[in-house]
Parts: sequence; C-alpha cells; structure tokens
Amino acid sequence: MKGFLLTSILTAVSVLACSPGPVRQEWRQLSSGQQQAYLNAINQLNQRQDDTSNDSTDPATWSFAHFAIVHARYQQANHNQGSVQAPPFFAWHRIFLHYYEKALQSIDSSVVLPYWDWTQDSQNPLSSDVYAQLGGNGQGASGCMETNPLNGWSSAVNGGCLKRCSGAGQTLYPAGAVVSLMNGSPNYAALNRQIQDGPHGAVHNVIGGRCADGGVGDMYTMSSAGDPIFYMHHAMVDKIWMMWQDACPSKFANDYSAAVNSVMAPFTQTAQDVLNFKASDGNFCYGYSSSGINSVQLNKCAGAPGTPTQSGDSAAPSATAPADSVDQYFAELRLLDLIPNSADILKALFPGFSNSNINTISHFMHSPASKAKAKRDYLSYGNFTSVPDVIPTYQLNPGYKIKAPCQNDTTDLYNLRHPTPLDKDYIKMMNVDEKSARHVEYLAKLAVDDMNNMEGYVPYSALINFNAHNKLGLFKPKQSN
Ligand SMILES: [Cu+2]
Repeated sequence: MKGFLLTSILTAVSVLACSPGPVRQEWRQLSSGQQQAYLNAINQLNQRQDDTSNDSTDPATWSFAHFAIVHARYQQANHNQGSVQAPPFFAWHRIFLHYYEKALQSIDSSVVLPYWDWTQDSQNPLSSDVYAQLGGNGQGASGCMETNPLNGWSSAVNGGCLKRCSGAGQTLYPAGAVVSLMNGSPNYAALNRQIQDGPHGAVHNVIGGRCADGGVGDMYTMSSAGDPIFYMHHAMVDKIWMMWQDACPSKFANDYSAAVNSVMAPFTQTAQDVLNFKASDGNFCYGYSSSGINSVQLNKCAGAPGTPTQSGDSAAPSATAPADSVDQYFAELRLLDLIPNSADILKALFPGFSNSNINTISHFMHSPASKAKAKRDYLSYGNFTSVPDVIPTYQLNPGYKIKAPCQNDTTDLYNLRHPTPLDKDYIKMMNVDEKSARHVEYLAKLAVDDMNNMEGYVPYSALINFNAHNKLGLFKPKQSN
C-alpha cells in the first residue's frame, strides 16, 4: 500500500465554508476497515426491502433496488434527451448521491460515500483495485456477477442477475483529457455536454460492456444504478462538477442552464439547493479529497476570458498563452517538483526502481526541452459552447509522432491511448447526441496526442501503476524524441 504515501502527500482537502463537512475519499485512500464497512453497508442496503413505488418517504430509508428503479424512472429527464443534455444531469445526481449516502449512513453512520477516480485507471480500468474490489467482471456469456462481493445481486430494472461484460483493452479518459474538457467549458451547459457525453459515458460503456450472448452489462443500460460501482463513478462526476465550480466561484458556482428553482423529482430539492455545496445549512456540506485528477492544473475561470471579478479568481488565460500557463496546465509533468526530495520518495515508493530510472524521469521533468515542447495552442480546447456543424476529421498534428500504444498494450507506462469511443448501441440505448459525443472524443484525441508528444510527460496513471509494472519486469525507460 505504498501508493498511499504519494496519494496522501498530494492530498489537500479543500477548505469548506461549512464545517466540518464530510470529505469523500477516493476508494484507495480508505483504510481496509473503511472499505469493508462500505461493502458491508451496500450489502445490507441490498438486503433491505421497501415499497419501490412510493417515493414520498425519506429516501434515506430506500432499498438499494429503489435507488436503481428511481434512477431508471427519471433517466430521460436527467441524462440525455437526444440533442439536448438534460440540465439537471449534475444537479439531480448530486441529490441522488446524497440520499444514497444517507441511506448507507442509516445502516452504518461511519460511512461516507467513496469515489472512483477512474482517470487513474484510464489505461487499464479492468486492472484497477477499485473495479476488482467492487466485484470485477461478470462470468460466462451472460456476464452474471458471481464473484464477491456482488455474488447473488440482481438487476432490479432489467430483471435477472446483475451483469458486467467490461471490455478488455478498452480505455477511459485520462486526467489530462478530462481537465482539458473542463478548461474548455465556459458555462454549465458546456461542462454538462462535454463531461456527460465524454468521460462519463465512457465509464458506463466500458464497464457495462457487451456480453458474448448478445446482452449488455447493467452499467450500459437504464439499469446502471443497479450496479454499486455506479455510485462511486457518479461521485467522481460530481467531484468534477465541484472542482469546476470551485475553479471560478464568481462565474461558475451558481451557473446553471435551466430554471434553477424547479424541483427535481422525485426529490424535494431544486438545483439552487445543491449548487452551493458550501452552504452552511449542513445539508449539502461536503467535499472531496484530492486524487489523480488533481495532478493536472485546472485553469481558474477557464474559458471565461476577461479580468477576474473576484479576488479569489486568477486571470483567465490570454490568447497567447505564456509559457508558465502551459507549464501549469501540464502540472502533472511537475508532479514531483512539488515534493521536496522527490527522488528519495520515488525510491521509497518503488524499491525496485533504479537510480538511473529516477534520474531519467527527473531529468525529463526539469528539462527546458520538455517545457519548450509544451508550447502549443492549449487554448484550442477552450470555449466550446456548441457542437460544430461538421466534426473535424481527426488528424495527427504533423509535428507529432504517433506514440499511443495499441489497445492491448498494458506495458507502456508513459503513452496514453485515445479513449475508447462510445458504442453505437450505447448511444442509441442512452439517447446520447452522437454528434456531441463524437466531438468530445475528437477533442480528447487532440489532448491525448499533446500529452504523448511532450517529452518527459509522465501521466499520473503511470506513477500509480509503476510498482505493479516494475514488479513484473515490464518497465521500459522512456524513449527520447
Ligand atoms: Cu451515469
């Protein structure tokens, strides 16, 4: 569990106006006792029974099946509606997760909902601890979950067993790609479109997956909330919204793309009630720990050109990005710069890691060449408020080398793959606006190409997977350009 050391060094809990609010932790930041308490609580929630047609009672008393059924019943209103991203997407799920957390706390008051930072596992989600501990993949052609801790769980919405047919070799969005989409979201509507249709959809698509018998996993369907990994995935989505709100409070904290005072059925809250997560009334007073996604700098007031309107906001990026901004944007590169004696820490984390490897990484991180390479038009990912009529055809930047490894290569520690595109079937089933999804995928490819072509760029996922790879003797030193 040495990986925890790096994580805890980087953990800086954001300061909340309300105090003391619960802080949701990334699954791997929990102690094994806390992980067990969470798994016990969801198992007990799964045993609970209630009247799933009656939403008027306190949702903290709902059964697990009730949550799955309500999510499916309101799915069209709260996800995609064809060409429109339903505005309540982030807000409705914020309430939904809050009630889920309350329901778990009615079983075990010590439980705080954990989240899954899937950016850390973007290159090989099926090898993730989180995925494994939440049941791993389904068995056989139908993908029924017969492994602990989900053995015997059923699908309240689809009927039959709970299913996963997660796609081997498929990839999710790495941190740099998610942050570039956040940086390119000048308002709530843009963030909703880019996160919902891109990184959020990818997790449902890849983890649910298509089964050998022609069926699909629950996460792939309207029954997604019947898979307990849904809640840790959506807590990450909620964290992304919170990070973005927090990056520019004067512009983003209260930004919403519909009537902020309409009640979000079946709950009694409005969007306004949950926009201000720092409210001191205690109801939605909570925060998130730092995790892999925080290793990439989120621009302050991204996509909102102009002078800062509040002392807490830093200036929006100018049209000609100064080298410093680029350097900041790719702060992952400087991850270890932030830590005194980073070479010693690397050695402590990765005992098998040779001095020369450490020096190589260190050298790349500090080299002027790597910074020079980073000078590019990073604002090209900014200010996407609408989907263009024609999605540009993806082309590798002529100055770039193709570096992305093939989908099945799990040994490449440095180069990121393009995220796996959404399946046509998933797009149809979930009523996703295909053009919007393809546009987001296009943007993500550009961001990944940039990262792959920065000399010395070391993604967080590489650092976190380093120990496992090194033990297997799979580590290959990075080739210089
Ligand atoms: Cu979802």
